[in-house]
Amino acid sequence: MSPNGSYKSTTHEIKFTKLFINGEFVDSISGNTFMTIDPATEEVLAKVAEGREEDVDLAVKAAREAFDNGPWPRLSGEARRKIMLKFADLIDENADELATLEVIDGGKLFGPVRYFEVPISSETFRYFAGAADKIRGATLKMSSNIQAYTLREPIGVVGHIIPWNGPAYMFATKVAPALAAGCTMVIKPAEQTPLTVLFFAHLSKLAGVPDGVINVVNGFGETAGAAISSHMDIDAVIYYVTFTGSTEVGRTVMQAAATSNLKPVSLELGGKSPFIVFDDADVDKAAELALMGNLMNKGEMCVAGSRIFVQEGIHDVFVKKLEAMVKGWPMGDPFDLATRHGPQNNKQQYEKVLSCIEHGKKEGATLVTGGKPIGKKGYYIEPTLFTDVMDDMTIAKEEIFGPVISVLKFKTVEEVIKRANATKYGLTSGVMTKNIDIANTVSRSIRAGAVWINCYLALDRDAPHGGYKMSGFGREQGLEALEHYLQVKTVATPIYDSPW
Ligand code: TXE
Repeated sequence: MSPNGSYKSTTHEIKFTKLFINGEFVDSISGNTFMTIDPATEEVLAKVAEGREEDVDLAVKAAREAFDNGPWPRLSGEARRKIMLKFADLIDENADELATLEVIDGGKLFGPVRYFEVPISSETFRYFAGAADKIRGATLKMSSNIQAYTLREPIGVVGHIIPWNGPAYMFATKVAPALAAGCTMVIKPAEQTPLTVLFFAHLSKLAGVPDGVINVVNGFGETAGAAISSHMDIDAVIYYVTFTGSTEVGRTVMQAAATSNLKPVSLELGGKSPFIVFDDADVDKAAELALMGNLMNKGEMCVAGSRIFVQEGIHDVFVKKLEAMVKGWPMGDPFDLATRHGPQNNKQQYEKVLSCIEHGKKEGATLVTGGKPIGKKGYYIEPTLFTDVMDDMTIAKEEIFGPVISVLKFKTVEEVIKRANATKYGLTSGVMTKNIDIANTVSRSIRAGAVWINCYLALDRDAPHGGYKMSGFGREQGLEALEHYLQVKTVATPIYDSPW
């Protein structure tokens, strides 16, 4: 591969299509399969084993046994760290293959995945590997003659329900802290993108993760996903999804968790993040960040800055610059490193985005560019820019999760804070200004899990990520993520024989 050219894998051989339970790739009990499709060509890539309740049961049994009697939770932190570091190295060694799977199964682009998302995945393993041998409790100052300390113990068997917009990144984000804490797990990849997660399962075995610690059950939400959230033997379900409809799925998962065994839940339910550009901002930089914050990964990002508020003095210049950038956003072969635009992940998503665009047009926003499907094959949609967007329009309220940019005009700081907060979501936000007072005021006033000042998409493995309001709760990344996989036990004993 030339660094500026195009990568072509010699084959697109798909090696793993079964369930991964107790360290083995196995068929589903029913023998059922489902098809996974390349969204760029709409061709069937592979038939994948379809797990249901009985398969989830088997996977949970394996994870339970590995937790209750297996070595993983009992290993020293140092031993877990070494295995996780080996896992990270294997991810790097297999980066081409992992990236290829992300492209063909998820409609992602080879360049950003191979040189950004896969390296982030291995670094996430290294970050949490570094934490595995530093999980400490505290010595307590008791009020009586008792000495006490806390132990931080792994929470147990964890269920991970993973979405389709970044399977490699999501796998690392969820699995690495769970492994560091000493948990065992059952993972359900999204039905649209099972292949990368299965390849990771294979790598976990090569790295020396003991059998039963990582189990993967491919399948659908209503069957395999529901079986995980309602299972009586899973101690915590980590559920990761976003959007309007998924607020409902989030509720379903939480209800299932509550009515089964009261397992804790962590939910990431999407966003409609404001990106606020003040008159004094660097307009070129602002336009570039608005572009990246909406068109990267074809807009399939929970953190998309999908409501761009631009102050009236800079509005027209900003729109002109953004329009030129959107028109120049390169499309092409997903394996070409210059390509920036790919197909939507799946047909349902493609139709949803097109329907949102229709709403934008009907409700009176100005369509500056884009708005149409591209070609006859594959789920491609033109990068789209709307201006004159009003707060009550569908495109300003609903998570579109596609390559659609909405620009809204504002006059004052007070006004934009109020409007930026007038959403059920609260995941991320951005503010572009050279005025420190404005930056401070806005960052304290925005009700969101992150405020990015004069930058955007500043995600990092050391930066906790998660939502306010209906964007969910719980944090991924950062040492905060580790806390979800640990629980605290107080151990107390008298210092000497006293009549306390
Ligand atoms: O989500 P679903 P969909 C948003 C985005 C998109 C919308 C719909 O706005 O347009 O969600 O996508 C599993 N019990 N995001 O329909 O159905 C399902 O199998 C347990 C943003 O794909 O919520 C899959 O693994 N699990 C998001 C996962 O939930 C269930 C990424 C997500 O599927 C289930 C993806 C159930 N009853 C979509 N029903 C992000 N955070 O970036 C479904 N699932």
